[in-house]
Amino acid sequence: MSQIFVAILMGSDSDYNCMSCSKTILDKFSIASEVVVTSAHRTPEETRHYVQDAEQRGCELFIAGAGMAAHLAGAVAAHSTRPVLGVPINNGPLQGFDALLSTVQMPPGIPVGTLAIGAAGAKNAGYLAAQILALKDPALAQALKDERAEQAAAVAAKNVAIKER
Ligand code: RP5
Repeated sequence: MSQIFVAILMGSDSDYNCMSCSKTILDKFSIASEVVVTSAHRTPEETRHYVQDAEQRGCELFIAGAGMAAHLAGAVAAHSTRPVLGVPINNGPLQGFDALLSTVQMPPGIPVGTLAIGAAGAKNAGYLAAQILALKDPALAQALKDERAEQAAAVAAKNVAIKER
């Protein structure tokens, strides 16, 4: 059986700084991933081929980030019934609002789970991917719970520290 993985797609290498945040989270939980530059508009056939091939090789879900008229996540969703998480990227004159609307406004029946604009969204795409995979992986589910406890402890420590300023 092929190893499961998450595909992280981006429309351009100029999206990498943002989308690498998804990979950082997946790496943290030891989730295998592939990083791919492919464009809904510039390389539509390659995008379709990658999605279909990735499914055959064990891709469980897709994270797709793009800027401007960001149709990459939707194009991936058009070719797959695996979950697709979309990250709108601030890579144009409208500060990502264009990408947000392009990613989120999918027609009924072809969903894209759309995250926040930019790095925060890319990080949460990684976390949400982990949470989806954890449905079938108790060790991963426990690792996510442990990380939540660490976050809570960090907030508590900041609450103590701020009183000492
Ligand atoms: C989108 O256009 C890409 O996702 C990127 O955010 C934006 C600009 O691409 P480049 O001109 O930097 O390649 O398709």
